[in-house]
Amino acid sequence: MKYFVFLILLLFLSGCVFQEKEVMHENKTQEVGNESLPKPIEKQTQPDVYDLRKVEIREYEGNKLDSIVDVRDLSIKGPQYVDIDSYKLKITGLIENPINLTYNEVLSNQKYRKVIWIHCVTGWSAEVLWEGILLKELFDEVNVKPEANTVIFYAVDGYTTSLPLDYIIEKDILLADKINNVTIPPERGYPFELVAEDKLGYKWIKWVEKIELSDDPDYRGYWEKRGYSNTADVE
Ligand SMILES: Nc1nc2c(c(=O)[nH]1)N[C@H]1C(S)=C(S)[C@@H](COP(=O)(O)O)O[C@H]1N2
Ligand SMILES: [Mo]
Repeated sequence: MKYFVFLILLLFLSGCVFQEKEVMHENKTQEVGNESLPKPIEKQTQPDVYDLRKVEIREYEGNKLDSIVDVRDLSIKGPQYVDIDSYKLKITGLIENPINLTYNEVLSNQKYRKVIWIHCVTGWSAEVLWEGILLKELFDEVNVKPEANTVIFYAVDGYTTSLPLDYIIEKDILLADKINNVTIPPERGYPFELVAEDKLGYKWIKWVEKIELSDDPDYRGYWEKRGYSNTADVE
């Protein structure tokens, strides 16, 4: 019965989606795992996503995990290949000490793990193990100004999204560098993907390169600007 209600909700959601001028994922990208998917070669800095099936873990503390390969890539411009040597994570906006961190500097923070579902509005979901750092611990280092209430994220492909600062602090939101115990591949968001638990997939920004503390709760990211809910709660 619950499943049925969920299905109806999905039908309803997709109905809304197709009324939008710009339809999410209308440029159909193939699923990762589909053999006909062209494999990028030149810029590849990470192991091929298919090989990850051999090294990823599929069970964690009694939970069966979905494969990384089951998580679809339907991003606005396709996979991004970030050069990690020149990569910097910029933290900016309403803070006392703006900083640019290298990949290793970000990862020098305490690591945490969570098994969490990601749900996309287009109807697929996956439950995997996420590992990364706590954003609130990163924020402790930069002294957030009291008027900040919103966090805006920017990615290498021009994608943006935002979330309330309180949500990020109270829910212990992770910035992940690993899925199922392996480094996130370029197709999934290397070097970092936001684990926006309890929020729809379009809040899970990948290839994150800038985080801005803001006082604009009405900021609208890429899909939010195109009519998707800014709260994006998973019902
Ligand atoms: N930079 C960037 N992040 C993005 C997107 C995108 O197009 N660009 N798509 C979002 C959407 S709509 C979904 S459902 C999730 C999918 O994340 P996954 O590849 O880890 O499953 O990524 C989100 N993050
Ligand atoms: Mo999505």
